[in-house]
Amino acid sequence: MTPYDYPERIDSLWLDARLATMTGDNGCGILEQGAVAVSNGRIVWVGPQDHLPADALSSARTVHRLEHAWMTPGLIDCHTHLVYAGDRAHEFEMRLDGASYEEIARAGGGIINTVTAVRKASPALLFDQSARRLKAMQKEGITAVEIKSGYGLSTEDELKMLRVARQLDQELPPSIVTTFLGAHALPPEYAERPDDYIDLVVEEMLPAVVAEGLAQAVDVFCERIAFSLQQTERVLTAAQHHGLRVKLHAEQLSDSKGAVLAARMGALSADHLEYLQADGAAAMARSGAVAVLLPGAFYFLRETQRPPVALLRQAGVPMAVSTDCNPGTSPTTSPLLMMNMACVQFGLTPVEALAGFTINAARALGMQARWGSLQVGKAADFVVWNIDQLAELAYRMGGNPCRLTVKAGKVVYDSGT
Ligand code: DI6
Ligand code: FE
Repeated sequence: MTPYDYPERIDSLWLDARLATMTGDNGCGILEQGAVAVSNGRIVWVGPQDHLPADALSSARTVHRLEHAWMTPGLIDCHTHLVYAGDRAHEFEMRLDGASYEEIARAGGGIINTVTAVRKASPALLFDQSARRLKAMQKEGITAVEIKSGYGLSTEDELKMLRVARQLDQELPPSIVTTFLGAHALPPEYAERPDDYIDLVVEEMLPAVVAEGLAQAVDVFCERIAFSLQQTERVLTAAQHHGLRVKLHAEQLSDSKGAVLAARMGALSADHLEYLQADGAAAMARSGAVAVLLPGAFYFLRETQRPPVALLRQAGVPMAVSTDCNPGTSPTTSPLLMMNMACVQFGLTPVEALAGFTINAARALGMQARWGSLQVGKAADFVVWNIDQLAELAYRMGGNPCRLTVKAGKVVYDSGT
């Protein structure tokens, strides 16, 4: 299926695998008896095992025989707020008692509670708490994670969060892609002065983030409890002046027309989208923006409005699925549980859910040239699963059949099973 232009030295050869390559326009590109060759952290050959060049076996330093286990690309979590301190279990109890997320936010709780915890936390504490979450993800096959700032809401604290995210990238195996989300909530010192806060985001925070090279993209929470369409556009325009990609939290709690704006600005993705209407879906289809679905937040908030999956499918908008890992609306580190929820709650097929954590998640990060499928030239990031059928990934509801997580050709997690 691919040209075998592999180098003399193959670092590892993976044989007898059932491959879900996630290539092709539709479906998951299954090869029942597949082989993958890795050199220098990249895939140098992938295809049906009986097409493997004769000398591959002899030139491989290590050979892994997978006895027909399934292998997929490494999972990519393309929307998280993984760097934070503390928890919001108390707000969970308040909501179980009848308070709504919006009520708690308007009363000064919600995101601002976590802002207080993050501002107090030392970088070392923030790192330790966040590293635990990242390690948990890695045990479920995650090899790349997007992490947003947005719980600092001052220049120093936003930089602190992004530096911690970069430190995670350096010290733990998963790759980290960072997004500046200074416009996540209005900090208390700017109460009633949202435009002044947007000035700060645009004139001080963003240039500081860019000067340190701390973010690849910029996101805004465009919502009636957060920032208006106009304020959102200001931030995204400034981001583009600095050469950064843009994305948006859009239509999570109401139809604010964020997706239309995201599409107009060539955003990588618009995320959440429970209240998306036909105009937004059509605009996203035209622009090529990815729809990032976050079923954990939908579930945890007991939302009843579902994102218009049939509309997105019909319009040909690629759908990604993500954990949204955050202390307020989706305190989870489980991509597999999110796949289950995307199927049960939103009506995705298990194959769509898997594409949502692989190839379409890579697209949502602008990283599809490097990640998201088993193809020659891409990173040798993959997962070996203890399952008989691919649909089991979405089926197990809290189970974890991950056998091995492989990052750049190296086993970084081995379940021992
Ligand atoms: N939407 C969300 O679901 C998270 N942020 C956002 O803009 C929630 C963040 C939180 O409540 O801490
Ligand atoms: Fe989010």
